[in-house]
Amino acid sequence: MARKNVGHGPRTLMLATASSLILSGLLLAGPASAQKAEPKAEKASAAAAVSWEDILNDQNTDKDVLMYGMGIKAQRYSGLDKINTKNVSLLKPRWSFSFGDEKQRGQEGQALVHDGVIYITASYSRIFALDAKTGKKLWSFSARLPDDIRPCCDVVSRGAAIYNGKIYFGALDASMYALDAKTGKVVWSKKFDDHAAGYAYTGAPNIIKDKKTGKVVLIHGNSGDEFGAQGKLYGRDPETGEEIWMRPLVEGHMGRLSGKDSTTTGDAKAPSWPNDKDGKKVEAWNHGGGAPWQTGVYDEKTNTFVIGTGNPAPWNHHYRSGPGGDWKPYDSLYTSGQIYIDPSNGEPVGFFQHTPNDAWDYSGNNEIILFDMEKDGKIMRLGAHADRNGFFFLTDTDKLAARDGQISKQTALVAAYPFVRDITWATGWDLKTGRPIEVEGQRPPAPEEGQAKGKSIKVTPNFLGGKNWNPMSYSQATGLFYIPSNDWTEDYWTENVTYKAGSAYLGQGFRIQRKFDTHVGALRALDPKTGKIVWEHLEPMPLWAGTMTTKGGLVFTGTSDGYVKAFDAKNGKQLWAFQTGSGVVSVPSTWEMDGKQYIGISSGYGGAVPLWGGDMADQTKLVSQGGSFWVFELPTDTASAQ
Ligand SMILES: [Ca+2]
Ligand SMILES: [Ca+2]
Repeated sequence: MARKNVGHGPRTLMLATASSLILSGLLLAGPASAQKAEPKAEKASAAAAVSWEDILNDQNTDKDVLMYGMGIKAQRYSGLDKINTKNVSLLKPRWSFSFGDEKQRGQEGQALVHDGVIYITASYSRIFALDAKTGKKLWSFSARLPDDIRPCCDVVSRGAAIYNGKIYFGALDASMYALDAKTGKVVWSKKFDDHAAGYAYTGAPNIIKDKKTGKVVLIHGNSGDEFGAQGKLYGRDPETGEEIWMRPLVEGHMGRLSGKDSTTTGDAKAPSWPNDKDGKKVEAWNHGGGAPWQTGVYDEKTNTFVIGTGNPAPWNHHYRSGPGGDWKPYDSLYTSGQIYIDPSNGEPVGFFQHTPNDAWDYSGNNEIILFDMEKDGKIMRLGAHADRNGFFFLTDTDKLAARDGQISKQTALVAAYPFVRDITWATGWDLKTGRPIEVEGQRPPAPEEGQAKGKSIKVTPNFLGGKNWNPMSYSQATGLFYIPSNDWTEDYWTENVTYKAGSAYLGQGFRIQRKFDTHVGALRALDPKTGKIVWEHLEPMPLWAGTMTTKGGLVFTGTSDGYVKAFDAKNGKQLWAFQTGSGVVSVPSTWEMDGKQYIGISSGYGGAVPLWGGDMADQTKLVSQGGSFWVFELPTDTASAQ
């Protein structure tokens, strides 16, 4: 499939400002939608309820997909090989389902599959249960959204969780829902924060079983760092929705356990945040950011929950630095890193920061994949994370999970490899200290006295990142990671900002720009033993879909110009592409049914790029909106010939 020519004409500048952010938030909200659970059209199969053991074993069962991440380690690797490098070129649609309504925009969900039913979330906090054979709708549910929701980066939903006859998913107004898996009726719902102040939820929640108490816990976070949200992680009883614990992710903020104050997160004095002239913490600390808006992963061996934390708020790091802009002693803990949590009580036990005192909105939210790797003759248990800051991190899971009284564990760093071209903010990482080697002049300078804006600098990667939320995958067959990355840059400058609830709290302006004429997106296969990029496949538009890899030797992903594609996992050769009619910014999954393997993926363009992407937003104006779920199969005669 030939790539489209990349345009070189003059581009309109798109300056994102605080006011345009708020405007887009209001426009995105649209009319309030009616909350409804449509009656199921036909009798669903007598589905056995999903147990914790089923979830724990998800990686090894081909007939279902019970977790975001397709397995307990979130590797997005399937042991299915009926569709493989030899026959994938014959793949064709079996059916397609339209999410319908006037609501379109970004479809970023990953499907769950259980007992012949597909559960897929869609834009504007909707979820659909579909017959996996025919695509016929069994039920749908649309959360009632107030008209003043403030999602920073489109009205997306990335997925759901399934457990014990219920489906769990979060809504854009900072609510969590439990629905009856058979009927879509609401079992419980919890509103956990103030949407008008910028709190929202877009991720897929986790279900884990705490080994200590033997209780199953529903874990979810929030989003809203761009509005100065306080990042918080919640543990709930999945049967009732009652909160078990709440853990704030800003150092010195107070947590909750069983409805009462528990402990502060780290040091109560919060030394990683400066004090003001009056001796109190700086204003930024009260808001802080650090929102865990993606999905975490559970390390069963150590009974520890791991999740990425968002950027500190505001973006402008001068508000989080000492006198004269002295940022070095102030890391803005526990933002822009990965935090390890004891699921019994929500206590933090370990933290590795990807970007100390983050001045670029790199955030640390991207997924963490757990895997084993032989290093110096021994098997290490590692977490892999490709950050928006352009580095691929390997961290020592056992060190980070150790209950040793230390939370900050920068020395758990095993390796940090660049996975995009020409990173400008750091030259690499000091493996002894576990800290970045920063480049002087890459932190946007404060405005001069009497000026509203600081001097503009150029930074790579830009804040949308070397890789954003869209998850990478790890192949147990090749030992490689498949990273949906982007090469792009930005002009970046500081602005003065004051906190106002519900208003953007950035203190920074930007213009995202193309870096290379050849491409923006780059699907890259990275060898975790060496950091070497084994192959790359370039795309003209930003990559905003996740990847999945299979025992059949394939990597699947989608492109912003509408294709679902399959590549040879060994060499990156494109083996199949199908045009879905809108941009693909979702996450593929695969399962077996009646002896055949299926691939499922949503189509529907949106996400952060068309809202924030500057030159790239202009480029993507050509892409039609949409909202559909596609299922692909091999022709029957081909499948039976396997
Ligand atoms: Ca499974
Ligand atoms: Ca952010």
